[in-house]
Amino acid sequence: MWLLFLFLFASLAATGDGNRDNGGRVYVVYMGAVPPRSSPDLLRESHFRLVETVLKRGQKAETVIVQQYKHGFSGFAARLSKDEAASLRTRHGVVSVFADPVYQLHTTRSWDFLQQTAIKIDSKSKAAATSPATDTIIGLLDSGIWPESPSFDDSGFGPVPSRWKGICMTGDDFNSSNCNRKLIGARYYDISEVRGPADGSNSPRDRAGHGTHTSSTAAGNAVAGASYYGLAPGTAKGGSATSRVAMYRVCSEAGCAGSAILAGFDDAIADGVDIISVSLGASPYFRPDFSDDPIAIGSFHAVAKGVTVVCSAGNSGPEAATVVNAAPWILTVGATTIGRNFESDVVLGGNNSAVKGGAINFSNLDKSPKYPLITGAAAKSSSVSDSDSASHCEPGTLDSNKIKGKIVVCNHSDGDTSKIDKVDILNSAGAVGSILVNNAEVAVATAYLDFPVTEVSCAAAAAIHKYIASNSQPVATITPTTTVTEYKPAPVVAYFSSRGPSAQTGNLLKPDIAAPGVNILASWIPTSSLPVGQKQPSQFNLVSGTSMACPHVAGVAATVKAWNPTWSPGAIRSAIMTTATELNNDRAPMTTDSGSVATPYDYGAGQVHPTAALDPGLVYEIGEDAYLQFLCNYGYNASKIKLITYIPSGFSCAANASKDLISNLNYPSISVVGLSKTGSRTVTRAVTNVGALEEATYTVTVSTPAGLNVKVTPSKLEFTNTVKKLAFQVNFSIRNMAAKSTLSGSITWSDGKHMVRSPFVVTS
Ligand SMILES: *[C@@H]1O[C@H](CO)[C@@H](O)[C@H](O)[C@H]1NC(C)=O
Ligand SMILES: *[C@@H]1O[C@H](CO)[C@@H](O)[C@H](O)[C@H]1NC(C)=O
Ligand SMILES: *[C@@H]1O[C@H](CO)[C@@H](O)[C@H](O)[C@H]1NC(C)=O
Ligand SMILES: *[C@@H]1O[C@H](CO)[C@@H](O)[C@H](O)[C@H]1NC(C)=O
Ligand SMILES: *[C@@H]1O[C@H](CO)[C@@H](O)[C@H](O)[C@H]1NC(C)=O
Ligand SMILES: *[C@@H]1O[C@H](CO)[C@@H](O)[C@H](O)[C@H]1NC(C)=O
Ligand SMILES: CC(=O)N[C@H]1CO[C@H](CO)[C@@H](O)[C@@H]1O
Repeated sequence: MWLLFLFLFASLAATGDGNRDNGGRVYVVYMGAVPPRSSPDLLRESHFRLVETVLKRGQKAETVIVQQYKHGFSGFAARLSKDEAASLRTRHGVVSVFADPVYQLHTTRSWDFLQQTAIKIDSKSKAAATSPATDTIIGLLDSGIWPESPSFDDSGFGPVPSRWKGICMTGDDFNSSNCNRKLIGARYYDISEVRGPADGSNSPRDRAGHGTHTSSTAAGNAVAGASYYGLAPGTAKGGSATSRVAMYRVCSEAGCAGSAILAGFDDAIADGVDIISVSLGASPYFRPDFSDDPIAIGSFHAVAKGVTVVCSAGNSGPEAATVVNAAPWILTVGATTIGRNFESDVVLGGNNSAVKGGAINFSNLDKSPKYPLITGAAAKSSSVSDSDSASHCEPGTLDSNKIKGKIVVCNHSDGDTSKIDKVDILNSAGAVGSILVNNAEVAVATAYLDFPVTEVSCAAAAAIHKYIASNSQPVATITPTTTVTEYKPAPVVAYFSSRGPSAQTGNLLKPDIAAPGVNILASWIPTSSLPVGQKQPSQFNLVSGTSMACPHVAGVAATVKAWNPTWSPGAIRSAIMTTATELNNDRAPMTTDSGSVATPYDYGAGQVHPTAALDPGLVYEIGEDAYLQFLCNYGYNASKIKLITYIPSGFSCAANASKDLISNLNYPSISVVGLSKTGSRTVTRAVTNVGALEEATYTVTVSTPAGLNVKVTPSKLEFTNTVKKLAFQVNFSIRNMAAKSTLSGSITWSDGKHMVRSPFVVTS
C-alpha cells in the first residue's frame, strides 16, 4: 500500500511545486461553456484580460498562459502563484481553478514494458460485411501515433469527410505528409511538465507505443500476418476498421498533463470527431471533483455537442471502489481476458510431469528437465534473516552461489519489486531461468525476451514444491511458449480492471461495460530491444490494461454511430450496454480472476457485443437536461451549473435534489445505495423504441436476487406509430437483506426479438 502512496506523491511532485521559471506552477482556469455570440478571438482576449487583473503590474498575460480553451468550452492554463490562482477563483465566470494534474496511461505496470493482446471482433458481423462506416471519425487523446504502421495505410479510403476541420501538425520527425485519408489529423500539446529527459520530442509521433496500440485497436485496418515474433498469429484489425483516426498527443510515457488533456478535448470537439477515446485517468486515490477533473470537464462539453466519449476504468483492481472516469456522461470500460493464452510449462524431473504456466520468452533451454531447481527460500543469503523476502526473491536476499546455473522458484504475490526487475537480478546473478508464483497476474502474459521465465498459479506451484521437497537433487526445464487459442473460460474479468462502486456517485453504476484488455495484439512503435535471433522489431505488441479495452468499445461506438447517424451519445451508450452479454465461452456466467461470478461492479452490463449493439430495440435516452439534474442531485447549485453550461429557461434544481435521486437518471443500469434507510425505493426510467417496427410490445422479466423484492410497473409496454417513448417504475424493497450487503440482478424488456437488459445493484 505504501508503494501506491509513493506513486501518488511522485505524480503530484511531477507537476512541480512552485517557484519554477517565473515563479509558479501551472493552474487550469475553467470557465464553462463558450458564451453565446462569442468567438475564439474574443475569448482569447477575455482570457488575457482576466489573467492580467491578477498579475503584477507590467507582467504580460502572454508570458504566463500555456494553453487556451476556446472552442468546445472556455478557459485557459497559466503559470501562476498560489495567490494569483486563489484570486482568479473568485472572479466572475470562473467555475474552478485547480493545479494542473498529471494523469497516467492505463496500461498495466508500465515497467513491464512488453506485454500482449489480440483483437477479436466478430468477423461475421453485419458491420464487417457491409459497413457504411467510412465517414466516422475517432479521435484519441493519447501518447501520439506511429503513422508508418500498416494499420493506418489509407488504400481504399475515399476523400477526407468535408466536415473535418482538423489539422496535421508539423513537429519533430512528423509533418503533414504523415497524415492521409486514414490518419486524417494529428496534434500535440505542451507536455513539458510531465516529460522525461529522454522523451523530448515536440511532435504527434508516438515514443511510448501506447497511442499507436490504442488507435489501431479502435480503428486500425485489417493487417494479415500480424504476430508478436510468431506468437498470437492472425489478422490484427481495429474495432471499426473503416473509421478515420485523429490523434491528439497529450501524454508522454511519464504521464499526461491535465492542461493538455483539456486542449485535446477542446480541439477534438472543434475538429469534428464523432467519438473520443481516452485510455488514461487519475489515480483512484486522487479523486478530483467533476469541476476539477479535466476528463470530466472535457467530456461533458463533448457529449453536449453530440460526441460520444469512451474512457478506460483504470487498472487499480481488484479492490472495490477503484473505478475512475465515472461521470455519467462518459462510457466507462473495464477489461476482460480473451480466449487465448501464452503457455510455457515447467517440466519436472523424475516422471517428467508438466506443470502449466504462462509467459513469453525467446531463449533456449533444453527440452529435457536437466536444470537444477531451487526455491528462493533455500537460496537465502546467510546475511539475511528474513526468509519470506528470500522466498519472494527480493533484491539482495539471495546467495548468487546458490542460484548460479539453476532455475529459481520465486513467490511473486504482492512484492514491492516488479517482475521484470526481479528477473533481471536473477539473470545477472547467473540463474538459468525462473518460475514466478502468482495467482492474480498469470493471465497477463509478460514478455521476458531472452531469459526463460514462466508464471504459475499457487495451485500449480504446490506440485513443484512437493517435488522439490521429495527430491535431493530436483531438476526441471521450462518449455517454449506456445499460443493456446479457444482457452476456457473466457472472457474473465481481468484482475487489474478497476471495480465499482464509484466513490463519487454510488447511485450511478460504474463501470458501464467490459471489453478485451488482456494480451491484446495491435500495432506498436519500432523498439530497439529485440529478442535473441530477431533482426527486425515486431510491428505489433501484446499489451494489457483497461487502456486496451477502451478503444475496442470506441470502435463499436463508431460502428453504432455509422449505422444510426442521428443517435445521441446516450442512445449509443444504451445500445452498447443493454446488448452486452454476461456469459462466457462455456455458456456459463462470466467470472472474475478469482473465480467468483462477476457482478455489475466488476463489468457493468457485461461484455460488449459488437453486432447486437447495432440493433438494440429500445434505448434509454438521456438529454443534457438530465445531466444538469444529475449535477443538482450531486450537490451543485443552479448558480454553479449556470457557470458550467447554459441553463435552459425554466430549469432549476428541484428543492428535493439529493444524492438518492441520482438513481433516477435515465441510465441503462440502476444503482440504489442505502435501501435499508427506508426499506423500499422506487426509481423511474423511460425507454424509446428505435426498432424497425413502430408497433412493438415489450414485456419485462426480472432476475431477482434472494433477499430483495423487485416490482416493475407497468410490466408491459406498447409502442405505436405515435407512442415512441414510455416510462416505467421499478420498486425495490427489502425481503431479507443483511446489513452492509450488496445484491445485484437485472431487468430485461423483450419483444421476442430484442433483449434489452439493464443490470441493477442495491446495497443495504
Ligand atoms: C515531410 O518530411 C519528409 C521526410 O523528411 C519529406 O520527404 C516531405 O517532403 C515532407 N513533407 C512536407 C509536406 O513538408
Ligand atoms: C507467497 O507469499 C504470500 C505472502 O506474501 C503468502 O501468503 C503465500 O502463502 C506465499 N505462497 C507460497 C506458495 O509460498
Ligand atoms: C509425477 O510426480 C509428481 C510429483 O513428483 C506427482 O505429483 C505426480 O502424481 C506424478 N505423476 C505420475 C503420473 O506419476
Ligand atoms: C452555490 O455553490 C457555491 C459553491 O459551490 C457557493 O459558493 C455559492 O454561494 C452557492 N450559491 C447559492 C446561490 O447558494
Ligand atoms: C421531487 O420534487 C419533484 C418536483 O420538483 C417531484 O416531481 C418529485 O416527485 C419529487 N421526488 C421525490 C422523490 O420526492
Ligand atoms: C414499493 O413496494 C413496497 C413493498 O411492496 C411497498 O411497501 C411500497 O409502498 C412500494 N413503494 C411504492 C412507491 O410503490
Ligand atoms: C526456455 C524456454 O522456454 N524457451 C523458449 C521460449 O520461447 C521460445 C519461442 O516461443 C522457444 O523457442 C524457447 O524454447
